[in-house]
Amino acid sequence: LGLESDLRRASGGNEFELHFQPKIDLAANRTIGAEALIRWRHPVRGMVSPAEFIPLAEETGLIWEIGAWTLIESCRRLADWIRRDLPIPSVSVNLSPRQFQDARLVGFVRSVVESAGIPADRLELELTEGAMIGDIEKAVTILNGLKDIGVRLSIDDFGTGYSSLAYLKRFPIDTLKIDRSFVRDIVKSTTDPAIVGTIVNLAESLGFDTIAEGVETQEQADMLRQQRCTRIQGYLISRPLPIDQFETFLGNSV
Ligand code: G
Ligand code: G
Ligand code: MN
Ligand code: NA
Repeated sequence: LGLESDLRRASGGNEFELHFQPKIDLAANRTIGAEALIRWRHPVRGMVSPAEFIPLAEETGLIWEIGAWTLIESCRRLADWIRRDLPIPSVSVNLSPRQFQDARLVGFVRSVVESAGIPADRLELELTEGAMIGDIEKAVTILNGLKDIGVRLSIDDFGTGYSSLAYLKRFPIDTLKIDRSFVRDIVKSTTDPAIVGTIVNLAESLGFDTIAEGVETQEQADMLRQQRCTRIQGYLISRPLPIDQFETFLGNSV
């Protein structure tokens, strides 16, 4: 309960900050975007992981306020980078299931993008398959609403959820983010290279891009490349970085 009331207090935004993790394309050798990841600097506990407080925020409904802060702050930051001409094509923001199903979502995203004055296609929203189970018709309607704004959509942790192929072909999404569980053992596994290759083929057939998450070693990157997945994110390239360090990363990448 202590954490919950602290989270309630923090939800205005004062104790939160965003870190950004680069996504790169190995083939083109360039940064294609960055994922915004929230961090909570608790005055007493120090850094609290989102793995701990996002589930709590979902349960208590505080996720709406926290998600609003993350989206506004990410778009503001992107607007600033665009104004300063930094080489960052897009920023992605995670949406949890409850945010995705909130009736206010589409209108809110539209107003945040407009207020920030960013081109909508430079914002990406990352959704998990779990957000879209249940009422598929409703999910497709929301996805179409988001797509009408012009934002890009990706499925996070792809391969761990419940997307059937019948659903997937109806989703107006841009990218499948291959879950890090398939990357972790890809060098030694007898099955995981084939799984990754199958996801890449599937994505190509459906007109989606792919990116692999959790890439930590050069060997993993090489294996992914063999499976024609050239977009990667992970500690091999960089940890999620505070703003100033992320800007340094961008400065060094041009
Ligand atoms: O960055 P880290 O690995 O600690 O993140 C842990 C989990 O928290 C991940 O599943 C990530 O998607 C989630 N997460 C991080 N930032 C946000 C956010 O701003 N909104 C939501 N909904 N989830 C986030
Ligand atoms: O659930 P989601 O994919 O949004 O989680 C993203 C989180 O994964 C990031 O917040 C980050 O802390 C974590 N992460 C990023 N790169 C790596 C990596 O190379 N290895 C591991 N184990 N975790 C990573
Ligand atoms: Mn994510
Ligand atoms: Na993920």
